[in-house]
Amino acid sequence: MISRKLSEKLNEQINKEIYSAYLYQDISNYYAVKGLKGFSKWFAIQSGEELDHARKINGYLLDEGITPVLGAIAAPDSRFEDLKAPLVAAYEHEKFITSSINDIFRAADDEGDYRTKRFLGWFIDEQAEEEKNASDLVTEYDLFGSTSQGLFMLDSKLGERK
Ligand code: OFO
Repeated sequence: MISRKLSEKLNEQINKEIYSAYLYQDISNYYAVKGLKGFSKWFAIQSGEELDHARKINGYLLDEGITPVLGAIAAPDSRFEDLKAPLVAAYEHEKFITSSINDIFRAADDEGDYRTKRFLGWFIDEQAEEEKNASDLVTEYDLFGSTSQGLFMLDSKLGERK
């Protein structure tokens, strides 16, 4: 049985994952309005993945006999000053999510809750991938984003995401 402390942390993580979905949908909207369809698609897909993460944790709690408690989702603050700003915001957000997952893992470790640690292993791997993707986007934007041709190529590439 998961402790109260851990189940509260997992509930909070559901909220953070749904907020991630919100944030990325907001970024997707920002790029859509700017006419960058590839960037917009990439973040829309990412938004969907974040909802899957939330559902995964929700399902874990249910499997453990705990009723998830869903809290209010904050509105993202979407006033981005330029095309690069959302990419930096996404990278910073992924680092925040990684630290949050690590915090839950640490608590599970302290309690000797091996099942929750095992469950969180998937998220730890996923965060490594997502941080890398987010950081690569910033790097690629710095390399290619300053010319319209480079931006066009980057947008085309991001639009290939399935
Ligand atoms: Fe849920 O992985 Fe990103 O935030």
